[in-house]
Amino acid sequence: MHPNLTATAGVHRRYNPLTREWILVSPHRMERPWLGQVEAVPAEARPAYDPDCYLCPGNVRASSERNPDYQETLVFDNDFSALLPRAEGVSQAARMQSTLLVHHPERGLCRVVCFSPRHDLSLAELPQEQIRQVVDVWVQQYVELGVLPFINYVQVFENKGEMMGASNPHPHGQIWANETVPTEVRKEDTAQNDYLHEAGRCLLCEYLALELIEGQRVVLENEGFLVVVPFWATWPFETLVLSKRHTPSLAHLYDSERDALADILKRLTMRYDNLFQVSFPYSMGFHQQPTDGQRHPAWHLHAHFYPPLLRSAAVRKFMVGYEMLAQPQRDLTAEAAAARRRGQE
Ligand code: H2U
Ligand code: ZN
Repeated sequence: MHPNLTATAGVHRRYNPLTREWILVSPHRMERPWLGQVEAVPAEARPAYDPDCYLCPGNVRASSERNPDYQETLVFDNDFSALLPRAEGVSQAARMQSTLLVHHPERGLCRVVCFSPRHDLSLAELPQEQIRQVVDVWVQQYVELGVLPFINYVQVFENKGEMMGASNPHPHGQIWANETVPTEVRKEDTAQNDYLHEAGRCLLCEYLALELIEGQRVVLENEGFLVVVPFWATWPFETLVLSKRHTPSLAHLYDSERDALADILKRLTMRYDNLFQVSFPYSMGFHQQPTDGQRHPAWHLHAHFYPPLLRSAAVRKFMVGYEMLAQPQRDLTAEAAAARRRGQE
């Protein structure tokens, strides 16, 4: 165990057992003079309904389709889907030309999920019952898409805020479902499978138990979920939402656990907003077992929140030169970030 990994610890590397990658931590750089500066950014006032928003009820989308007058949530096929259910054929011959130039057709579906008809509210501002509706939609979509014969993985995610490339402030997320297990998920799949075979236990169950004992990276907790700044976090205020029970997917959650997830998501996103007094941008998403019809006993449901902000609403962390070319690096330790997050209500 690491009893003293505080802001004063020396330069060190940390291992991410889920991806099997390393990150560099340089806590001494936190002593630089600009530390602690927080500029509040005035919240832009948004109307509850925006006639120009393609996600608001009753409005027309790029496809010329009109959104229904929905009251809770809305799911539709993305009008600019990156994946299509019918793949254009790539001939076997073209594929075999060289082992250096390999391509495969890929099939899939992309959907957009509106979390609420209200244009002006974020996940953090929605009532918990409404977030619970969103959880139910995610479950439904995971099941509905997962049973399709050409879908073997369902990625549920949200890009929030302009900084993360969200096209519209209306609360919404996306679902991309495809034939092959994507790169990041594949890494976690391999790591979890190997850990189960080698240690005889679930990687994330073990990690959860360690975090509950150590406590210093815990941000939030309820009866169903634990939120930590993971030991191996790369983004300054990154968090990992862990199901307390070993369960492979959203579809396996009990009713009470769906409520617990809605509660933890509300509290977590509220705390993000309070950290720098801004509607906090992030990309978040769930990682769950592939939908290939196989058993995946090693898979443990979790969500990652990757927020870009570093010191204030306006100062973001860039993953640039060294990160792009060598490995991720951070100054603030995961423990210091968790302590700051715990201080927020
Ligand atoms: P993002 O804000 O995370 O980009 O998600 C919005 C999605 O909505 C985006 O993928 C789609 C875009 O393709 N979209 C439609 O499906 N219909 C539209 O009328 C505009 C945007
Ligand atoms: Zn809207």
